Amino acid sequence: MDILSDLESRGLINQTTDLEGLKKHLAENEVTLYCGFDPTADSLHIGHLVPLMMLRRFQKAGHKPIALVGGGTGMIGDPSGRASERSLNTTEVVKGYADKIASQIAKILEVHEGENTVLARNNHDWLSKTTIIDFLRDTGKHFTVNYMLAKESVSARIEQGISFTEFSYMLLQSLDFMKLYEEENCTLQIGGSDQWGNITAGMELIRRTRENPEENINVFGLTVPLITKADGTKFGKTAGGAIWLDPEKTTAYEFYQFWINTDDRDVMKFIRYFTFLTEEEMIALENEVKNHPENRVAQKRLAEEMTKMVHSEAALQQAKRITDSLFSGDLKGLSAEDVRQGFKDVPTFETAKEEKNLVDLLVEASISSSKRQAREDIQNGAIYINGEREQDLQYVVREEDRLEDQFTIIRRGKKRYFLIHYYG
Ligand code: 629
Repeated sequence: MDILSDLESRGLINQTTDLEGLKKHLAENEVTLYCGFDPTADSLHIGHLVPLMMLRRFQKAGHKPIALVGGGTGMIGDPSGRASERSLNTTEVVKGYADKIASQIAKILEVHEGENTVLARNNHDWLSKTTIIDFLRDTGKHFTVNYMLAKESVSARIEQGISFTEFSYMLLQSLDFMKLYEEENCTLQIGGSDQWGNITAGMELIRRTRENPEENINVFGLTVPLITKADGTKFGKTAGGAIWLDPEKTTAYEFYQFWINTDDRDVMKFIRYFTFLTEEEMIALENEVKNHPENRVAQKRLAEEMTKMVHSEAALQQAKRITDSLFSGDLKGLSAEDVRQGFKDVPTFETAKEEKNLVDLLVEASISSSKRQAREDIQNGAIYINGEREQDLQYVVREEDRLEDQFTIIRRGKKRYFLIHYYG
């Protein structure tokens, strides 16, 4: 199957300029394409994965992807898809974000044998060297303010107000496309649906600046769809905020759980968007969802593929181990690192490494509201230490109850967890 048909069948194409022309272009050439990522945070999140993996899909099909980090554009701020003006970050902050994002991109688009390597570019390299006079003469002159005002990213902000800075953003992204066209023969820019205006502005600039009227200008744009969920809530957000690719911000266990929790109505769509599984594999999973939804085979496969790709095989095994322990309630085999990941948002009580009567500990750690309540909880069988029920009122919590000498996990009732963390 050709790349565009594969993308179409996965539902990955929102819009293209000249679909038939693009098909032909891709069939006849090893095409250089690019997608840009602005350093507006210290990590990418799962919303960036579809376009990022899109580059990888083209790479697998024999084309040449460029991943561009917007070290320059990140200093300006894209108004696309945003209801209000961004606040600017300092040069140092943007630089720090850019480095982090570049290494996340490199991890996902690592070098694959027999495939074209992915070029990494940073538009700070050229945008920072363009003078204001050259910019206004060589780029600005090719656009009317009328054309720019008609772009959704600008028109949507007219009532609110938009700074000249953000208004100008599309010209910088256009300049990038032209630069990559001239230097790398890059003829296709991809992005999310919010990027359509910026991408087509770039195509416009390329056309208007060709000096040789005979030159055959084959440039194209393609956008991927916005990801929607069956329940109407926003994709990629949980109560705890965005799902980041950085394990310091979203642990591999949380990341794995995010995918495991996918609704049956969404899971096949996400598998089409986010994995490289073949049509046959996907049909098999689809049948599983239909016939045995309770087994959640598709959710497990999705979570495995994603965790492996973004984190690692080892991180996936750890996430599964934590999941299994929490499910079975057998917590004794957890390492301190497992506990840190699996119980990240659980109330934690810090204490010294000394033996302590369970009743006292329950009160001190605010697990039970009073000694009387603590005794009642223990007698009722509501208290579990590392997954094991403890009904002895005289029980003393000691060294053997510390996982790797660092944590004791206390459960009260069905699923209220608390951590005791020992210092020293
Ligand atoms: C210079 C900068 C370019 C080309 C693109 C860019 C970045 C672009 C942008 N993209 C979003 C971002 O950086 O703002 N102006 O967070 C984001 N993108 C991926 C997808 C997107 C888009 O990185 O295109 O639609 C999210 O899925 O919002 O020369």
